[in-house]
Amino acid sequence: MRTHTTTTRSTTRGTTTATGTTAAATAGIAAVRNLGILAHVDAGKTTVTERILYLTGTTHKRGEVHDGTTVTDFDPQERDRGITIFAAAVSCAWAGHRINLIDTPGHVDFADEVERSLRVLDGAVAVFDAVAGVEPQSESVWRQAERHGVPRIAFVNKLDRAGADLDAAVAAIRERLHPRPLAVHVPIGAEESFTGVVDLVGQRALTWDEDGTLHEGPVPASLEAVAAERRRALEEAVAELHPEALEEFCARATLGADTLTAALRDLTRTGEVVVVLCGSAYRNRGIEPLLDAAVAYLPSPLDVPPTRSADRAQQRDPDPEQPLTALAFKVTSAPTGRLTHLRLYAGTLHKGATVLDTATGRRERVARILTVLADRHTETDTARAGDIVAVVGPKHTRVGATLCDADHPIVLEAPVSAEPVVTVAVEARRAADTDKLAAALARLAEEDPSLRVATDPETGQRTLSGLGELHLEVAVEKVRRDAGVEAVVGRPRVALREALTEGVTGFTYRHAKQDGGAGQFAHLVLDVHPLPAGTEGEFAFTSTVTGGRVPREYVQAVEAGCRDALAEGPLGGHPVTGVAVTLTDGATHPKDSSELAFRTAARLGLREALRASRMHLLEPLAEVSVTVPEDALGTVLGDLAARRGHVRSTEPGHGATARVGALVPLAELFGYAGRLRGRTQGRGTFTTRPAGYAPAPTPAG
Ligand SMILES: Nc1nc2c(ncn2[C@@H]2O[C@H](COP(=O)(O)OP(=O)(O)OP(=O)(O)O)[C@@H](O)[C@H]2O)c(=O)[nH]1
Ligand SMILES: [Mg+2]
Repeated sequence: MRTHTTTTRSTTRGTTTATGTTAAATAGIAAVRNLGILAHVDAGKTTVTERILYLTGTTHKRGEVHDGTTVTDFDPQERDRGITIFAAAVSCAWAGHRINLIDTPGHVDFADEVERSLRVLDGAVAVFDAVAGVEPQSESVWRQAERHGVPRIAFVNKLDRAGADLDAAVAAIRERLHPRPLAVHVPIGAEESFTGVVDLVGQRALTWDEDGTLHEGPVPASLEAVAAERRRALEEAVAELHPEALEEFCARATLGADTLTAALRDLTRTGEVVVVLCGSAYRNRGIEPLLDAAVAYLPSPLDVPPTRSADRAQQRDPDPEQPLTALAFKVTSAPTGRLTHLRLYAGTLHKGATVLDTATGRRERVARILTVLADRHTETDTARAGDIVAVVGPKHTRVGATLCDADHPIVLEAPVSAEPVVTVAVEARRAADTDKLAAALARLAEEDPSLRVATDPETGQRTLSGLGELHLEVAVEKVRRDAGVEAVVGRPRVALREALTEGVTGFTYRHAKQDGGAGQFAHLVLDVHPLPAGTEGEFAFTSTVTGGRVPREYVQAVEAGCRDALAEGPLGGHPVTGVAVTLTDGATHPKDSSELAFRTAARLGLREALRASRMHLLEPLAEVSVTVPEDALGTVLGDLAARRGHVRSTEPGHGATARVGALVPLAELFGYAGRLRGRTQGRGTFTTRPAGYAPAPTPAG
């Protein structure tokens, strides 16, 4: 298969063997790495990605985030704002391996992009800021990766910064993320004079000169003792966990580099350890060893468990000969047309092929297959199991759909999308643009399932909901830039939920309709109660009906009808959460009962049962982490209290700063950025992440 045509510069630096298209093209699936770069906002993900593209010869100059010249932050808004908004996929070649890299956004409002990316990745590089250590969003994305079972290595970046501290970062990883981080580097020099690393596995020094050229040499005398001690500790930690390494360790009282590498690979893939490397992406230091480590330790598509269908009934191996199985994890509109980004799990996709979209049931033609380099593409004729590519052709395929061989249909589990928590009303500035705005918003929501477009039933206004103020602001701006429609945006409101305070037992509902032809009959008895606190999920359904008084297919229809009812609660039409429904009894009619009748009965019955119950409103909470100069701490704490915030921790930060952790209702955080800037003369920063729901204060009256 042809990959992106990368010409390897003859000066390819690094510790590896030659890189290049041919090697990557002929290498099999074992030589593919599908990797994500994950971290808190500003840790340096895009800069790391940029340096990787430069070193692999994919680009010929180093772009900078602050100049708006990076490959992966190619959207105009990303360039203006200096942050990543959309996960961008890039392909490159390193040491005979093909690396498909996804640079993800760190801002919490775009967490859904990270989620969709993690669904299709086999491994990840978690980037940390050597001064800030483990920041809140790093913790969130780490847990996300854990949930997906994606093995990780860590890169502690920004070692050139004043206050950079690798050991402290490793300690923070151990404390907050993983019990066994294993640093394989010792920094050479510190802060301004950070020039390289001692590679503990290879027992050598890697240093970079000012223009970023790598030199390999012996461990400097001043670090020999430290390096020997840390290498020893590394060997012991590995031997303790890895039987083969232990055997060698017992026999020879030491571990060879090859054994160490092989053991670290196994332990990374099982998630038992996290290999920690360090460097300074901005100063071009530490990227070659990071690439080597990604190739050596992180899994190929062959090393991850086979893909299973959502219902667990089918399994596909990463084999080009098996029936085509691919997941659409991203849909974007590009000048070249609508692009559907696919991860192939099995089979081979040929240009011109017709495939089945099992979500829509439609057949879609794949007109072109593209290897993606952020906003540029290279055409290819085939893609195989393990690959990440984009295709042109499918017209109706949505994010999360499975594309497969029509003779061997399969449905893969779709990525789960976060529920929007913030809503604004949007209206076209010019009435004539109303339809254009609606179409543009609909297209956007198709690309980003965490955006929802709806019509407010009371006001008839069009609303846009998303994960935060920035998320919505970016969406509206995108509509303006891409579709040329100016929108007027209302004040943000939080998305409320409804929950039971006290339910009802033995609620009877009879649905009987007789209007000529076949009638509808269903009789139900329901117990409706709040789910116990701490229960996962929003809805639990059980049936205790005995003696076949309600046939099984009707019981399923009742469950579906209950879900319908929970979409709109009695207090204000908000989704209802935390409900346990038990179907305790029921009756059927020999002629007039049907699944439809039972579903309708459950929908109407549960709706009435909720009206008869005591309900309360829930509002979204955010976990806020504020870093402020110490002298502004008092005002900031007072302000958080006025916003109904609960301060949970106050700890000293770096320099004369303090870090405050608080739980604050999201509704109180609108405009907080400006307020914090004002109160701290622009020196305060804050991050938030969703922290579930809590009872909302009852409005007066
Ligand atoms: N001193 C120093 N600054 C760095 C380093 N790496 C990145 N930066 C700077 O840190 C800032 C953020 O870098 P990005 O690469 O955009 O960070 P990111 O993680 O992609 O950020 P988001 O995508 O917005 O989450 C930029 O101004 C970079 O120039 C480094 O090694 N040292
Ligand atoms: Mg970025």
